[in-house]
Amino acid sequence: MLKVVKLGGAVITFKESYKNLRKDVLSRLLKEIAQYYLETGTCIVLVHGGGSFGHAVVSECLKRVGYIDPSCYAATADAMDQLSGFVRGIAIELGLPAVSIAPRSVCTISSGSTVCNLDVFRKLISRGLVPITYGDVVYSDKGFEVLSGDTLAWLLTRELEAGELIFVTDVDGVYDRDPKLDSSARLIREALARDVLGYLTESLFQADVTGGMRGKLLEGLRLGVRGVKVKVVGGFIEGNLYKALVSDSFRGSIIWY
Ligand code: IP8
Repeated sequence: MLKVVKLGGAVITFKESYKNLRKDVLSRLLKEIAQYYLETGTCIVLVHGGGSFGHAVVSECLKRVGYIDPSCYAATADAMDQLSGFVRGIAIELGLPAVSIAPRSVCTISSGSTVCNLDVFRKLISRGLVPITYGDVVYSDKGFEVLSGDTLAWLLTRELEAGELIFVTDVDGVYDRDPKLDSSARLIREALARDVLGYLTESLFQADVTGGMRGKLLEGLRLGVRGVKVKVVGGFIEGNLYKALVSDSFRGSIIWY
């Protein structure tokens, strides 16, 4: 069974400080993935977010120019390649046969729908590689747009028929209210996707240019993902991702699609 793992940008970078990698956290998470991969040989696709690389660059040009112009596209693509280079470099050092695939080479957006040719993923996975991909800037019928790593993770899950999708986030799972703003927020341990979306209001978790927890979960329903176990896992707890990879006993939430 294939597993798709999405490492949130807020987990692997310091979001408030320009192009600043959380190297210790990233290395630990990759170590947990490598341990699981080397023990079980399970096929894995790794997706990561933009954090203070992609998001910082795009937000700056959106403020300055109002849209993604060619230099903004180039700067954002470069920032994401830098970040993915760090992820790939560490992954390879840890024994993962990792290879980066740039979404801008295989995906476009047309009338708001993302269309990707994922053949290269299928081929590389079938030969034992671990593809690393990420949120990116892509060609669109409106010019250029940001394709979020979350959307890509859902598409990969649906198209490659993954059994599990794991979101590694800076919160310890899905809460009924924003735990950063409300200390009485309750962690939802296990639920059906359509039930859990009732708890979350639109205004919650709108942290960056591609939306937060509600958008993340809604996207799976919007894209018609079915029969998948989705785990939302706290990324700052040592060993938690490994636990989520091998079992259902981890700090976080299980959401059924
Ligand atoms: O952090 C966005 O990816 P995300 C990537 O997964 C860019 O939403 C280029 C901003």
